[in-house]
Amino acid sequence: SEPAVGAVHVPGWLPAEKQQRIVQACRQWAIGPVPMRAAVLPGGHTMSVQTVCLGWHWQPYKYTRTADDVGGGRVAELPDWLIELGRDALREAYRQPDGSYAREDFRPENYTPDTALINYYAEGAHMGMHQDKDEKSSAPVVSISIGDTCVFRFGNTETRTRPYTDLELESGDLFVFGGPSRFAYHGVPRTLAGTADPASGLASGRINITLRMTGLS
Ligand code: MD5
Ligand code: FE
Repeated sequence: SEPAVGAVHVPGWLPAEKQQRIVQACRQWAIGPVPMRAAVLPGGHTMSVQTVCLGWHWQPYKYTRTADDVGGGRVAELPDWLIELGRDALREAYRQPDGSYAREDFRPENYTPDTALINYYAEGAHMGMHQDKDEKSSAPVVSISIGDTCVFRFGNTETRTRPYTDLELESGDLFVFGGPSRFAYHGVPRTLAGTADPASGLASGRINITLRMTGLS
């Protein structure tokens, strides 16, 4: 479904076997070279979500080559299979019946994500309303959910408050945010503990992977 222009939700996009392979990869990424951590915001608050990054290291609110807030190492490379997964996602979300795309930055061949943020929501974790604007590119963000179902709050580009729409994201769901929705406010008010299908390979909690183009070099 397309809850806003450029925002496409594809429930059940990833089959269980692919979810399992991604969960296995996440278990490795979480331990290094830069370990998964809860980022500390400039005001001193520690996020409840834990994050590990590939390609570029994200910290509030910038991308760096080295993880100077977590030991100073260099994050793991973004593997080619994740870049291909991102292109598959754009094809699924944006390819029109005649094979065309509404925008140049919706075309899979123009999409080369250079960072992935892997978020882990343990039971009780949440993410407040925010915009993703640390990237110097307006290319779409590809979001993949695995494990517990969450409530995803999809807002507007002007304010972090209403109007917004709450929808549930389940394990295997794809969501692509491009065009006018790329800079909308959004958040995850809660996850629904105990809803993870063991067939995803994740017994508890929620993983969200976002693929992005930073526009940096
Ligand atoms: C998550 N992660 O479920 C979400 C999925 C983050 C974050 O928000 O910043 O790590 S990304 C959802 C997203 C990205 C770009 C635009 C919009 C949503 N949007 O317009 O709603 O852990
Ligand atoms: Fe975000």
